[in-house]
Amino acid sequence: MSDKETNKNTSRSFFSKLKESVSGASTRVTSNFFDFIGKNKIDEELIDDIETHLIMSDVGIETTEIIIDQLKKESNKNIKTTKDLKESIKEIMLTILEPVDIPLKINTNQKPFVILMVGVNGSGKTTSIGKLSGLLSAQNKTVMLAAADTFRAAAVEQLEIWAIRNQLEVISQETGADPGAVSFDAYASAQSKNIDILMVDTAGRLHTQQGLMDELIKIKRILNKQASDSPHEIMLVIDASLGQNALLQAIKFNEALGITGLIITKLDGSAKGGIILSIANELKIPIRYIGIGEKASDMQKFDRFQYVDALLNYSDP
Ligand SMILES: Nc1nc2c(ncn2[C@@H]2O[C@H](COP(=O)(O)OP(=O)(O)OP(=O)(O)O)[C@@H](O)[C@H]2O)c(=O)[nH]1
Ligand SMILES: [Mg+2]
Repeated sequence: MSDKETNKNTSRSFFSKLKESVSGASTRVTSNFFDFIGKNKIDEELIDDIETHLIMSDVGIETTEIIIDQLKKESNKNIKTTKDLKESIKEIMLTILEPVDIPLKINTNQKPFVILMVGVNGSGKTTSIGKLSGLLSAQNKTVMLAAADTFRAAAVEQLEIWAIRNQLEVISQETGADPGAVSFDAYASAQSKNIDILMVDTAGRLHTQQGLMDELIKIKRILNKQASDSPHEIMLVIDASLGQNALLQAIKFNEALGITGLIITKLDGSAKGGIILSIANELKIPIRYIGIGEKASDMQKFDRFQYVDALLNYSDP
């Protein structure tokens, strides 16, 4: 098989997986998103049905209203057939997503480029560090990991498993150590070894736990003292299956820390694929990657075209 064919197959299997995840799991909502449109004439009732479908797929009331208002405006002039209607929905969604479809750019003049991973418990921070460190190493970047989740003993072990797999060094201290001190040591070590990227894992926390949020602010401040532009990326990892709660978390973490990028995980098992539109519309923070499974290869750069196709089950690649 040629490289080209291999690539094609890889992207097709990803697409099916994303499509399964975003639409397949939510059969009640999106898998037939366009099928139901196909059977109806374009009238107010159909627009109401679309509105209900959007809310049920976790697009959120505010964002749904924006989509529906736009659709009504266009239906007065440009929409004659259901094909026009489908195209229109797709275009409106792409317009909402465009400002957040910005990939992570790593400036290797800033050594180490620091990525601080934050988020609630179990959102997929450590796994995302594992996957992303693999992707970045494969691009010939040197990566070091910092185990600033000193809360759980198993957290360091979990990070070490990924580090062994990707042949990376982990900087850690004993359980209960100060996560700020781990971050400080890791930065110094990465700097002395001329490492390109330092990824800092932190313990999960709820935005309502003020003491723990303050701890993150402290880690940020410590990293910022080491270099004025560090941390270069404050990455919030969000579990898509939490639906609208994920939006609330993102708002609160952003208020506390100033989030610069998002990873949306567990889209493979989520019935809430529409949450990405909601987050994009209300927060306008770049979505860097999406998680679509537990394996090392189950992470992809966010691509708004691929995502909207998958959400709407629009076409096969
Ligand atoms: N299906 C699926 N599972 C995922 C994905 N990302 C992470 N997981 C799983 O979610 C669980 C929690 O992931 P972790 O990486 O440990 O999450 P965390 O945010 O580091 O958790 P804490 O450190 O406890 O806050 C693990 O079982 C992961 O394998 C994903 O994209 N899809
Ligand atoms: Mg973790």
